[in-house]
Amino acid sequence: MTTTPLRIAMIGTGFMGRMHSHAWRTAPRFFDLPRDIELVTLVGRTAAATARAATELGWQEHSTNWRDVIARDDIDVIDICTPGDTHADIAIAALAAGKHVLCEKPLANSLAEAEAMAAAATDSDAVAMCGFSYRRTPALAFARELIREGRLGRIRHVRAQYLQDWLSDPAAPYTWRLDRDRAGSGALGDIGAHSIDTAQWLVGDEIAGVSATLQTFVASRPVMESQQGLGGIAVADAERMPVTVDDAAAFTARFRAGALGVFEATRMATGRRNANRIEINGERGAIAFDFERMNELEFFDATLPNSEQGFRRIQVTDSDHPYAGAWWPVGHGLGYEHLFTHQAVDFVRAVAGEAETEPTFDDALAVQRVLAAVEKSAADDSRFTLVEGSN
Ligand code: 4PW
Repeated sequence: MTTTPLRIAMIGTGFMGRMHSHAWRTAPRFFDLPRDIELVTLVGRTAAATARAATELGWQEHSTNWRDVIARDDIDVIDICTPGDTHADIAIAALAAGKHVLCEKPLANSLAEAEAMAAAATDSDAVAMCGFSYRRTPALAFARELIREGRLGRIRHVRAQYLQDWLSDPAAPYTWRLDRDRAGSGALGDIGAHSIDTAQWLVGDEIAGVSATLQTFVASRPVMESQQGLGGIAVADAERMPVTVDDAAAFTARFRAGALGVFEATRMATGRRNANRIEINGERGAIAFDFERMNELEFFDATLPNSEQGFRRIQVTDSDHPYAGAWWPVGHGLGYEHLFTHQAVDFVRAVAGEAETEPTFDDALAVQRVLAAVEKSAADDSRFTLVEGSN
């Protein structure tokens, strides 16, 4: 059946731009969607590169002016895949023009911007969703179902780590992710924000307070010669740029209902490529997850007789598991890109009124409040108690 297509414009041609393009194209091929999707226009900074990217990624048109694109009557959705410094301007303008908005995470570079974006979303009838894509991992969505059914009971511990190592080499070049003006913060906002969102979403509770430390291990980095993945290559005698964000963040947290959280985010954990991990222990059971084994969830049921207890490894690839039924038979696994396809599916269903929008800009604002509290706590040296004999 053909429907009036949902006409998309996407802003940003980098890693996330490529990923979202793939997701928009793939979603209708594997999921039954209430609306057809049309990849109308791709917006980038330079005309030639954007034209090339539009052809490669399957967009009909290209532009270098997001304001012109938002002003068009024939665009329904603005998909924001740019660094955080432009999220607020684009999202607020798009919502004011009545467009549905999907915005990459973290929502903004500051709490004030995030508040303005959440207010714009409240004032609009359009869908405004933030791209905390890990919510769309089948194993984590299944963990949430278990927690909501009460299988973990009252939650006591949340232990979340997001460990990467692509910046562990001091010779790794400077990128926008190391510039506070563009990225807002470092490991904290780039990957710690995922842990905060995942934790608050799984537990169904918000963090009430934090005690934090931030650390920058490499104070300056050489200018990049050519991009490769998130990082790239620099020539030996390249000019150096100051790093203005954290390389690593660590904090303890207390949830409103009393659970205790321990969080760590770093892009310098040698050997850990994308270890987005979470363990939650409740009165009746526990779950443990590591994105490096994303098709698996560990589940511990404390209500079983002692003699039968132990963590069970569940392969979350069954047709009864969230999202998994649309894909491959008999336990063939999924990858990172599938999260974004699921996100596109959920977005289109929300636009059609068939599903709740989640995460909303308010959910993303709740993450931003924690990011701001972590930075405030880390900046307050009086909270850091020196061990006797140290200085
Ligand atoms: O959102 C995150 C990024 O900014 C990702 O999920 C992984 O870490 C990949 O890139 C960074």
